[in-house]
Amino acid sequence: MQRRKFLKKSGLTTAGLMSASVLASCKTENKPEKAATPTPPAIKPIAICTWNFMNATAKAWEVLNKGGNSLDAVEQGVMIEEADVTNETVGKGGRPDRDGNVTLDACIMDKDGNCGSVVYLQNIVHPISVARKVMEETPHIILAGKGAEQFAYEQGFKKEDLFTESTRKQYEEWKKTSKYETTINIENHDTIGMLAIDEKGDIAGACTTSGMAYKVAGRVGDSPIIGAGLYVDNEVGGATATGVGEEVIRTVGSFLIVELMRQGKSPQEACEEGVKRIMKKNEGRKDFQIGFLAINKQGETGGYCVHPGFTYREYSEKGHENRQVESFYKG
Ligand code: SD4
Repeated sequence: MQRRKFLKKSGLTTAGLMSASVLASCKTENKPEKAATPTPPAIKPIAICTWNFMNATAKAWEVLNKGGNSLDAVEQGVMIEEADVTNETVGKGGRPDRDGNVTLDACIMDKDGNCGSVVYLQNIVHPISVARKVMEETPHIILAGKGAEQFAYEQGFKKEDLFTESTRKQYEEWKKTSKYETTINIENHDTIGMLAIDEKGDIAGACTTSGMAYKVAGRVGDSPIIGAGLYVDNEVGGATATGVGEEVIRTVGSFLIVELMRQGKSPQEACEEGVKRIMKKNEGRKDFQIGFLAINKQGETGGYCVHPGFTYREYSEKGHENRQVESFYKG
């Protein structure tokens, strides 16, 4: 009854309704075509790393350029530095702790938030690959010391003396004074943190180091700590750190930077804020170096440091770029 009344009132009958719907469908057919949703710009692969590691980014780029994924790119990229005995803060040829042990820290993180890490690992040239095995072959995230080493052998890694003639000589020299102090930049800041985006737009990161030279035996820095030395969130971007690890751990630096990017900051702004947070906790102190490096989902990059001298290396379709981080903390 109500319905009939309404139809009458509105002047619509069932037939009228039908013809209205036919009309509507005709209208739809004649409608100009909806503007196609704009296709997002093609994703451009890119690899970046702390310091001036040209060969490492070139390797990562080689993987990306062949259509490889970002996880393989960062692993293979940082392996170049781990094997390079002239880099005395990463892998083979890394400087020892004060007791003469060469101990390595590394971590890796993929697009799905999976991560693996090794701390205080001895006698293995490629801690990054052991970290990846921890991620992929165990239900754990971090393996330490002897357990990590044992696991590496089980996975087929070979035992190797990580000392070189040069680092042994330096250590013998160091023992004469046994002085442990942090010195800006020359404090062996050659830790490699690498971030990459592949052609699918997926981000991965890796970080590897022998840590601070002549550290107290057993010391672990920020580099293998997820969120401190490295963090990746595939929705947002990634960040990595180099420098005095204790300060990076105190602010969970890389996680902080990724979260700042999530809130809308550019990679550059996020790195600047990260350094400022550290300096706020260290008023009056400037006797240490920290360098942060970040990339966002769009492939924009940024870096910032406490003191001048921090560089980062970028490799994309544009080729190699070396950015000296001119903007450093002045506060
Ligand atoms: C650490 N962050 O073990 C590392 C050291 C470093 O370049 O970055 N060296 O604290």
